[in-house]
Amino acid sequence: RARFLSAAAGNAVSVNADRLNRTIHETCRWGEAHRFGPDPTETGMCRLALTDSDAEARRWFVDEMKAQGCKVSVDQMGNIFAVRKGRKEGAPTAMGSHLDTQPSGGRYDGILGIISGVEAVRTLNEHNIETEYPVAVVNWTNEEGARFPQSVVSSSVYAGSTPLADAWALADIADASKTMKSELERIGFLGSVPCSFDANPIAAHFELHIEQGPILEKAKAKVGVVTGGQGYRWYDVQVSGRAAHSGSTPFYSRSDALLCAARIIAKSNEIAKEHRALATTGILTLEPGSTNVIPSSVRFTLDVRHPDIKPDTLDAVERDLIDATFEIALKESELGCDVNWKRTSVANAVQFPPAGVECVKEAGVAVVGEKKVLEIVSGAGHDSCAVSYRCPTSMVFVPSKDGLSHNPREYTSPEDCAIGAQVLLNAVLAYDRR
Ligand code: HGY
Ligand code: MN
Ligand code: MN
Ligand code: MN
Repeated sequence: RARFLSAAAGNAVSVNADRLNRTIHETCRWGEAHRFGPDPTETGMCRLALTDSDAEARRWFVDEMKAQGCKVSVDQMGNIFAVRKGRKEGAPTAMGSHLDTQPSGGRYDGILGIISGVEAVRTLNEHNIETEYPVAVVNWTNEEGARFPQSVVSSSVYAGSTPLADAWALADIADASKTMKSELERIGFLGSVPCSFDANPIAAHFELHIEQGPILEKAKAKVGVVTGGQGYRWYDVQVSGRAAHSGSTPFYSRSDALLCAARIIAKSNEIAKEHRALATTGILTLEPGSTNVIPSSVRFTLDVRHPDIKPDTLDAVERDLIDATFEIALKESELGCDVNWKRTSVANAVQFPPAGVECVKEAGVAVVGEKKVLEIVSGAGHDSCAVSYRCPTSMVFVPSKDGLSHNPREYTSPEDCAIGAQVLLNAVLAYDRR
């Protein structure tokens, strides 16, 4: 009882900072890429969802959690639940995040949240702390949406906002013959547990994540208490023109798909600024791709975001974007171009329920003091945003150096990683005793 009470005092037992940081970098050996310096940790990551490197990291995670005495299960979307028993039966308090990375990702986005969950279980075990209810570490499949183009897709299936069949059918953007289902099967992570909150509930969801922006660093804060996440919509835009000779085709008789696309992209930036939104084109491909041929077709993506909880603002941005697009396409030249828009990913802005936020705030203040804690709305989407519709949820942010992420050089100091892991553990224990 004494041990249990000490944990409940709010200053939980201390995580092992060295072990945490060692494990973060050890697990980066699967998918390590983009070396930018002589130090072994000066590389980024490319561990795309359901690739062999993701499979190796998953197998390590399952083995490590079993070795820590957890019961491990895998659901239909390959989400991995590692559950540590509590004194009582019941839905576990979850520490979730993701092992998959961007193609030119870093060593902390997603990975930090998973490894901190592992460290929390290791710490509870070595101090024989018995929590009231079970706790779990959860790896959500394909948070990034880089290979299979829908982000936070598996936590969305779990929360009931994306149909399982649609997620299974998502095809690899580089090879349409590979779907999420076929790749889950290939790497042996097509689980039988239903991917649904109702069938496999969690009591609450806490996620430690790097901020991926400049706010904490600028405010000299050490812990971000995440109160919600902005909404975003992803689009696939197809512009069709006509291939023609670059030397013998006067401007008036061109249907230049790339010039049209470039004008739409530039206009999307202007429209976003008018709405205090963000718009980004991250992928652009064109055909036929020859110096002296006017491009006949261009495909590009748009990622549009806004912090307003009501989706009206994103509706207004979308309306203005589409109106502007058709005007540009018509005016492009006498021949004009054809444009086709498709929404590929939608996540509404979310506000996290107070129960989870209070636990993170209490935990953050206990570790770094009131002055170093800052409430923040996440600019990036996260699995927490998806599951927050189903259970009390919050996130712990730690600073990103220069606000940089989705870049091999993303960096969070070992001290800040340890602070984040400590706050995560404290928040879970604070929730456990509510
Ligand atoms: O797109 C996002 O915000 C997340 O990193 N998947
Ligand atoms: Mn992430
Ligand atoms: Mn990311
Ligand atoms: Mn995310």
